[in-house]
Amino acid sequence: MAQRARLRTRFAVKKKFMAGILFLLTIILVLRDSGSALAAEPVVVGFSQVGAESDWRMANTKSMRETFTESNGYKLILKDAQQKQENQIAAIREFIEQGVGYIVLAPVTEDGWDGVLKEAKDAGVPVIIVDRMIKTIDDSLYSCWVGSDFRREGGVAAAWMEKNFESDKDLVIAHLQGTLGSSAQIGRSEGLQAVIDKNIGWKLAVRDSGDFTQVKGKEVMERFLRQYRHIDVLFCENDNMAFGAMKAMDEARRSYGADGEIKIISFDATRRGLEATLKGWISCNVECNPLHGPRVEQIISRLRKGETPGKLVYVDEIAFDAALITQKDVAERTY
Ligand code: GZL
Repeated sequence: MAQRARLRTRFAVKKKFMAGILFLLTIILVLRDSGSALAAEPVVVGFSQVGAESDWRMANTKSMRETFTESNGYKLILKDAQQKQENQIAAIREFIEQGVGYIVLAPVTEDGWDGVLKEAKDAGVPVIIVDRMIKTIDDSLYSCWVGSDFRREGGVAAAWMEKNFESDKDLVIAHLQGTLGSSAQIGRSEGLQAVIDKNIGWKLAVRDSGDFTQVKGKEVMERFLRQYRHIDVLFCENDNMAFGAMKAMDEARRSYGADGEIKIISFDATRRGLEATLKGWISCNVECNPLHGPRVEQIISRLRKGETPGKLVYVDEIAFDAALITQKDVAERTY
């Protein structure tokens, strides 16, 4: 009997001990989880995006959304400015009010940012510029810039023209520009102007902006086609305007592409743009890389560690010639 009683006591002690251990473990787990939840407050990033005007822009937005996710420890507040600077300025002010950790700005045009970026600086909110550039004499207004070398892009397209057209032969050029005053338009247009100035037979017949959109690209091209019975080259500063221009040429029964009247040069090299290049409709397509999310995230994580990343980060880009492009080039295009 006594032995059985001893056994019962020992069992009861063991049970209590185990219950105690279990309780302790539960407390530790709860504290650890709540601790990690407290410690991992998401980093809030306010992103003022130009708009949704093109395939390129949608890919750029997608890259930012896929990078700045909750699971990566971020909260992204994205504001679409519908290509209006005043909307971007208002968004930046809102971000400051909200106390975001970082502001990312994709500036619609280069001028007019000093005032609002000074407000961000005074509020101690670091600003990262992506894609196009701003014009300022005070580069302390932003921590870093990630984007393309648009003058280089313009130069690559111009070099393709010089390789494929005779310098002294008459060449009638129509120029469909992007959003006037944007770095992409300024750099790409400079590339074309340089080779027009250099090649005696090359004439700029007509120039106007299609604002990087397909709808306006079509409208402007319809006007070009009414004004000029013959055009040799359409220098088009992005794929979406080229898609609009091709619709206008189809409706006006004006041929284009490898065997057509009008050779099209385009920029962005989106998947749809490369499909048109593979078909020979676009003769040369200069890539413009929209996948800035990972690069911006790298900059923010370095800034958070107190490091000073390089001020300017240029993305690598190539160009596609209709005579050389492959199905593989198109298949590999993720946007
Ligand atoms: C280029 C970017 C331009 C694209 C257009 O970096 O700013 O804006 O070329 C887009 O497609 O609308």
